[in-house]
Amino acid sequence: MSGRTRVFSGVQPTGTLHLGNYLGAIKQWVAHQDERENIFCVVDLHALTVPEVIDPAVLRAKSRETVAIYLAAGIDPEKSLLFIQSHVREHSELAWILNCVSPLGWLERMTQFKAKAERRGTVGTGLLTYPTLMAADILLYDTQVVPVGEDQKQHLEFTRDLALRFNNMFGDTFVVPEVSIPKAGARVMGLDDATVKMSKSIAVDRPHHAISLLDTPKKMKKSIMKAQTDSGCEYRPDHAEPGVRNLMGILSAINGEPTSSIGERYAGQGYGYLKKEVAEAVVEELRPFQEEYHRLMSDEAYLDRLLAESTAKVRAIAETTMTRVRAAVGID
Ligand code: AQP
Repeated sequence: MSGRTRVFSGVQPTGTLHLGNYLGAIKQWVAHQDERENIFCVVDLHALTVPEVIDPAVLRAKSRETVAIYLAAGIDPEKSLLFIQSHVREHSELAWILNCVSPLGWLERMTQFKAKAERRGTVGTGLLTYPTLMAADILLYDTQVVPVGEDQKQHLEFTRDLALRFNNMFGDTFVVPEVSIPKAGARVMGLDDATVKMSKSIAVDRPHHAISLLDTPKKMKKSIMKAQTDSGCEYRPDHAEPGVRNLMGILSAINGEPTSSIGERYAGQGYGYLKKEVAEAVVEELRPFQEEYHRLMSDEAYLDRLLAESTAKVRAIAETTMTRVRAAVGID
């Protein structure tokens, strides 16, 4: 290790990434990129946990698209390693070993599993054991800090508990990671329903639920202007409902202004003014990102070269960890 804090994080290529993924995760990866040792992953094995929505060709394309999204958002390949999870086989091997030491009750308690299982009815075992694969992703790289949105906090606590349990059972093997959640943008809610978090899977059949990072400026503005606020016509700081707080949180995560100050500026004004400012801020934030994304997607050879180089480097780290893990459990 270089002496700098090592971070690992990733996003599932289950659709086109949205503003929540960007503000909750990727923007903070970029913000701390210079001072840390960074490993960022496109977690395509996680995408298989909802096989009914998987089209193999689409998954392949979305994985690549997500790599270009990371780069366009500011991930610098000179400072960060980035790769596709399934290209490093050790993730699956470690996930199996961790499955064997994960108490079933711990997994059944996960709120994301319960929520997704409720929404879908029948679910595969992979959805239940998703957190052990996530733990494998993190522990494989001796990760010290994991920057994620708030929804992943419970999975990170699970990872920490599992690392400690494994270390207790088999001797010191894993680094126990810390979670890092941003102050603003940690939980971006749905624009059409601010009681649920903005989600790729919900956005599939609800066009104004999320802002996709690749939406046209016109579509972004339309979704924000239609966003749920509250029953009154003007903003009252003592009576802010979730939809209004969500819009202010988005603005704050983009321009750094505290939500209390945004609230003071809009006190007594109609919601249209706030929405207009949020829409403009989002469009301007994503304009340079989109230009770079389209440029990158037209340079296939560059993406292939970069992925090959990065993957070789992360594979070397993963192999070292697995040698240690196999020895610890007696399968070396
Ligand atoms: N709404 C959100 N607000 C802030 N952060 C968010 N993240 C996701 N949604 C929000 C953060 O993005 C990273 C990657 O998440 P993911 O796509 O791998 O998984 P997810 O949390 O399950 O995201 P979705 O959009 O809800 O995906 P689907 O619908 O496919 O399950 C994580 O750091 C997460 O915290």
